[in-house]
Amino acid sequence: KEMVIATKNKGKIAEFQQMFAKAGWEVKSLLDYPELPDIEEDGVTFAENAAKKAEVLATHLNQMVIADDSGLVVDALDGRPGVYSARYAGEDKSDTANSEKVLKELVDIPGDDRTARFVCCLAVAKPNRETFFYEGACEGYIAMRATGSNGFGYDPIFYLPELDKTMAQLTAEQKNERSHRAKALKQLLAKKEEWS
Ligand code: ITT
Ligand code: NA
Repeated sequence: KEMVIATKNKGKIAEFQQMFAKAGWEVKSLLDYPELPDIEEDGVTFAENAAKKAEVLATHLNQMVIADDSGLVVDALDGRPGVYSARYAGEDKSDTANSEKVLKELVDIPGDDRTARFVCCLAVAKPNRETFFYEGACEGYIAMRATGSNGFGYDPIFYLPELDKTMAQLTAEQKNERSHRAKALKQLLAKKEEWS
């Protein structure tokens, strides 16, 4: 059994591989289809971008495809970086540069006001059929500095008070128990009759 995820993000691919392995499913990604042109993410919501990525690949492969559009929503920044999370510091800038930009923008914001959440929207698309959406969120705070080296993206600056650790200090297993992506995937699997 195989699940195709319309993503090029190696961090996401690793997490989906870990989470789907439990169900005995193999994961394929856009890295397995290098012939596909880049999909421009011009949506203003996570759902719009997820739908576009899933629908383009589903049409190309003529099969069911899942896409993940996700990001970091910071309350003190009016929800930024949000849908711009992947390119917040500019096109082709590193995860570290994105995190540093957020830390810099929050330099005068005290701990209690640094509330944030990771959001994940999964879209399930099949050729010639309506697309279904499943969402998950993970609440936390933006740390004062980056800590930890696991995970990817903004994980080193995302602090979880209940564990007194950043997301980048968690093992893959711990992240997959509580992450926005894990919660969205749980919703998706619970609604299998809807999309299968
Ligand atoms: P694809 O579009 O190919 O899936 P992408 O990295 O461009 O890859 P998005 O457009 O959904 O994906 O942007 C999501 C960004 O949000 C991602 O690059 C990270 O910076 C951040 N992000 C998403 N999930 C995260 C997580 O679990 N931990 C840390 N940062 C995350
Ligand atoms: Na993207």
